[in-house]
Amino acid sequence: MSDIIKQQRDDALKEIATALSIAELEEIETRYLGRNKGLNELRRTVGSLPKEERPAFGARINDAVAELTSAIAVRRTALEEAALVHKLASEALDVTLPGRPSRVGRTHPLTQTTNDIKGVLSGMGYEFVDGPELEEYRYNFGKLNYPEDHPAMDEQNSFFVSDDLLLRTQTTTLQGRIMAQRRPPFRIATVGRCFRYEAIDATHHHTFHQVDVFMVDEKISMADLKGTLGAFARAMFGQETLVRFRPDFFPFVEPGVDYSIAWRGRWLELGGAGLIHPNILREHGIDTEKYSGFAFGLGIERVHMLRTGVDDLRLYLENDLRFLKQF
Ligand code: FA5
Repeated sequence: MSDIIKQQRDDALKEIATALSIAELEEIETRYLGRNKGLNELRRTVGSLPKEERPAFGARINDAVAELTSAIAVRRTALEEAALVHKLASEALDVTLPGRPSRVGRTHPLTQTTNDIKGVLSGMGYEFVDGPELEEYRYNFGKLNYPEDHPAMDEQNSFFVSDDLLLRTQTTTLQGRIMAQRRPPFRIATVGRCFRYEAIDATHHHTFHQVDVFMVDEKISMADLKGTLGAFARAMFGQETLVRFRPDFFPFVEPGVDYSIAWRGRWLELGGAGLIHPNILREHGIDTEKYSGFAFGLGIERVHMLRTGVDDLRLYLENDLRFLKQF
């Protein structure tokens, strides 16, 4: 009978010694030492033995159980240590490897251009003020002297959110907001996103950026406008840059012009400008006998395109790093 005990003990010790994982070890433990299993199953046969053999049989089983229990504990510790060593090795830091360079961000080309523009105009005494992109109809059109039937006010050309609100089509909208709050003299500039319901092509987008500049003071004339635009253009494009005016119409200026710069041997149109229409000054209670003002606006994409030769303005909104990394 006792050979059965020895047989089980020997088998179990062999399996314990070669168990490769904690899970395997636990399975062996259940098989040999579990309730009503293995040695415990044998223990239940004690009743079938002659009385005088029972104590010795029970004692041998107890010894085998104790031996296996301690063998399992030893093997468990060994497996746990091996797992830890493996984990540490796999997480080890090789301090001799060369470091991975972290990717450094940069400002978007339009932000770079905006910063240049802000630097130049701030240096000329202009205060930068932000206006809302979601603008009231009256500031986008009415307060800018648009006649009732002007095509820009049509839903076909602008993104209306409600009857009273639309995505601003130009940064010139800030004029009304400033004049409602301040008395001249003032010099204000603003930059930001504008939106028009356009067919998109290489020079037109539904979303683009403008800068608008305006000032109101005593005795402001077209000469001040041209002098300011000339200084601005030379600071942005170089000392040789010339500015040319040609008559143009915008409801909010009188007279109105478009202006071009001579640059690298060509005349390039930059934006619109003029003297602020007296109707606008009057609307805000500004004495037009005493005060006059000028305003000009231009597209920021256009400035960057002229300076760098980029020929498709859609690239500015696509966020393709291959494009952005060049600037
Ligand atoms: C205006 O928006 C006037 N507010 C400019 C102005 C300001 C005139 C102050 C007089 C006094 P215009 O629609 O031409 O004008 O736009 C000005 C510039 O914005 C254009 O020269 C162009 O560079 C840019 N622009 C206009 N529409 C788009 C568009 N869909 N996509 C990209 N750029 C545009």
